[in-house]
Amino acid sequence: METLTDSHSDTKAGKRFRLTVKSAEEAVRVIRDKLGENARVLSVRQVGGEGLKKFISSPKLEVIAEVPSSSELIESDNVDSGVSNPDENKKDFSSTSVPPISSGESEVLTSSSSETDEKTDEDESDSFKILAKTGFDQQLLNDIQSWSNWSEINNLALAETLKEITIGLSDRFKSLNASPIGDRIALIGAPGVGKTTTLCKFLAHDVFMNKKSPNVLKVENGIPNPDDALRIFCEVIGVTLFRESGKIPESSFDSPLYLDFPGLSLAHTDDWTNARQDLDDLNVETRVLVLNAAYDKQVLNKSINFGNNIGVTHLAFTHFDELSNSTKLWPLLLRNNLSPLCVCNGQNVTGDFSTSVLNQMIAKTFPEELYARGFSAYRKV
Ligand SMILES: Nc1nc2c(ncn2[C@@H]2O[C@H](COP(=O)(O)OP(=O)(O)OP(=O)(O)O)[C@@H](O)[C@H]2O)c(=O)[nH]1
Ligand SMILES: [Mg+2]
Repeated sequence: METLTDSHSDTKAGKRFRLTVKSAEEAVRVIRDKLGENARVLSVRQVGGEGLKKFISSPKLEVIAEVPSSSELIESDNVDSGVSNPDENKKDFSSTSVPPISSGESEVLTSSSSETDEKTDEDESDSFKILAKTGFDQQLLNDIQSWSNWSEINNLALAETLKEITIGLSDRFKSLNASPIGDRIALIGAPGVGKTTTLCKFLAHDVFMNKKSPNVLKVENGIPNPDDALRIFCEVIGVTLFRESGKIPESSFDSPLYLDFPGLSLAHTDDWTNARQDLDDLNVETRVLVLNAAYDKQVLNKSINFGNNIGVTHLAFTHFDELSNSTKLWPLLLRNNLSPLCVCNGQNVTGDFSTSVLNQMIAKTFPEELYARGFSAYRKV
């Protein structure tokens, strides 16, 4: 097979060339430089490594291009449109329907671009492509690209990129507002998100770990709030459950009051307005918005908007166990400046609960295989 190095397309007229590139943009540049303006793309195929390598290495494109013969050029004025217009090229490169020509009919076109040769699988764009491919939240990637040190992260190997992202996220997390936890704590949120379960987890934590004597007020607020499970749990751990706000005892650091609210519908603003009134009347300062982390981002954002309107101070994530990764939660946390309070990892009311939100978030930020990839890259250094 022939390797082309000059840029005169006249000796190549009527021939086909195979080239392997990393992107459609690179293909356009190489074809234009090496084959001239008249060359046209015949087929594009994505190629990559085997097994895990295919998963973590950036895909490459194998492009078959043809320089039309001079007679074809005379026949058609449009013959060069396939490479001279970048927009047209994008269309061509996305096509995989044209079968590749046999190797006997083609010549190999090697790109002499040193930029291409120097690029590795761990370069910036690849790191970000890998993250996007492994399910990393796009909004978070966009946010990271707006960081002031983005241009540095931009040029790092994958292992370094992961490290820098971890540091950047941790720093931002640590700068979030840390509202104090008062002695009246309400668990608020949409129906069925895990408010009562989270409340029970706090009760168990307070009773068994902190040796406190909490009380519970069940709020009905015009919305039914069945309390069978809560009543039984309170009985088991020796906590008093109140149903009328007029009868609650004084609350204190050692004897906090937890308020179990009914589900507030995202379709009924009134539910939230009434809840705000109750919270104000009862002097509840610690207002924990409970979010089912497995819900769609739009629903979570809607809850946060409603929550902000009623003065929520903290966030609790439930159903964290059902998440494949935590990346969609980062923008919610970092953009809203509510204090992250806890993460719930299951239905067990005396376990599956952590107040180390940063650790939980980081542990679920990158897929394990990327960590493995990162460490092996470190070993190579
Ligand atoms: N997998 C998983 N399930 C959970 C978690 N937290 C709560 N659940 C389950 O989610 C369901 C609803 O939990 P509840 O605590 O009753 O939710 P709620 O928000 O109080 O519901 P309403 O009071 O009806 O609005 C129950 O089956 C819980 O066991 C969690 O972190 N992970
Ligand atoms: Mg409940």
